[in-house]
Amino acid sequence: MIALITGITGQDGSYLAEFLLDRGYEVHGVVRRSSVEKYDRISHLRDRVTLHQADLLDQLSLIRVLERVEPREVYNLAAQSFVPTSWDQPLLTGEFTALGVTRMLEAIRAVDPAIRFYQASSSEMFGKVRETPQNEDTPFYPRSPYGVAKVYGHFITVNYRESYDLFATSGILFNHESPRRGREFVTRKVSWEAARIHGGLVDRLSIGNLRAERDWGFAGDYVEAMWLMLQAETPEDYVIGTGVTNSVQRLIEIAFDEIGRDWREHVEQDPALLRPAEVERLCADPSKAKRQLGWEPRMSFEEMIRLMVRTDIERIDAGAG
Ligand code: NAP
Ligand code: G4F
Repeated sequence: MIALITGITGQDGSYLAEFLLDRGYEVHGVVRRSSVEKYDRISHLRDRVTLHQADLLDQLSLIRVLERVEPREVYNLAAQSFVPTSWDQPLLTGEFTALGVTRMLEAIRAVDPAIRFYQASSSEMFGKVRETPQNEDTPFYPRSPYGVAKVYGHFITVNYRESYDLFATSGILFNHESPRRGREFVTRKVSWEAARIHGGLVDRLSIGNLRAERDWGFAGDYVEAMWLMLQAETPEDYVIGTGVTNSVQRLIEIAFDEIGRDWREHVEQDPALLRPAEVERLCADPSKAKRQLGWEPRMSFEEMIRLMVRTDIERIDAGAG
């Protein structure tokens, strides 16, 4: 079995590569050219995966990588994935996160229409939610250029499935985190800063909207759902989440409890971190994935946040930060 992962250097790409290698796959990854290599998340896998330079902005590079690798499965995880950046760089976000999906689907049509395709869609598409909890039939109302781009990526995947009979699936994943999460996202920002406060390196944590609520799960659990979607008999779309919602304040309470401190003495709200339009509350209804794929999340929110804080403390003790 041969799989190609775009975004292999990202959080999900690294967990998915591990997951597929454990199942005996030959794993290939797309990396974009950079003046310095930033392969930290996959450094432990470097001799087990094959990396290819290509870019979601460059149609021919995608066609060539598919011709070279001849994959049976393509997981399209690459994107400009940070919501605030999408207001600063809305056009680039659209190019990567929206049109990049069409480029990959066109490459599949040109090279091998039998390839099974996974698109990394997002609960950000629900935005200003129309109902709670959100399922596969809940209408979208995105609240950021990123969310709008993901809606395009979702519907172009559905459209190519219906127009060209491709095995193209869209996983509507709710927030998922891990010790490998980028430090700009709120869970990792909190775990990292709590670890630095624990180590006496800093004393304050600036935060935005404390009341925002998310359905947060563990990335290692969610990559299994991606794989299951491509093993199904028919290509369908699935909501993947836990069904449990927590607030940013609750996240902070857990992280500071792990370091034995009172969060109120360290956390300050910074209005500059509020978003032009906010997604206030997301909550998944993952019952279709449970029923049809047999998928269940394993790690709880609290377990995950405590693990993230402990991992960051170890990193700081080892000299990071
Ligand atoms: P991430 O850590 O930000 O990783 C994004 C990856 O995309 C990186 O490997 C990045 O490469 C790559 N990339 C960006 N632009 C590219 C381009 N033009 N060409 C090739 N590669 C490019 O994101 P993640 O958390 O793993 O998320 C994976 C996917 O799931 C993303 O599409 C994200 O939008 C979506 N998603 C994530 C969540 C979540 O909670 N994590 C939830 C729903 C959906 P570099 O290393 O070179 O930057
Ligand atoms: O961690 P976040 O930046 O994640 P967000 O915006 O929900 O997006 C993530 O999940 C999406 C799935 O729904 C993915 F598609 C997307 O790629 C990404 O992985 O922010 C979570 C919440 C927001 O409401 C934000 O306003 O936390 C709030 N928040 C409060 N203070 C903060 C901060 N977020 C960040 N990043 N930094 C803060 O200081």
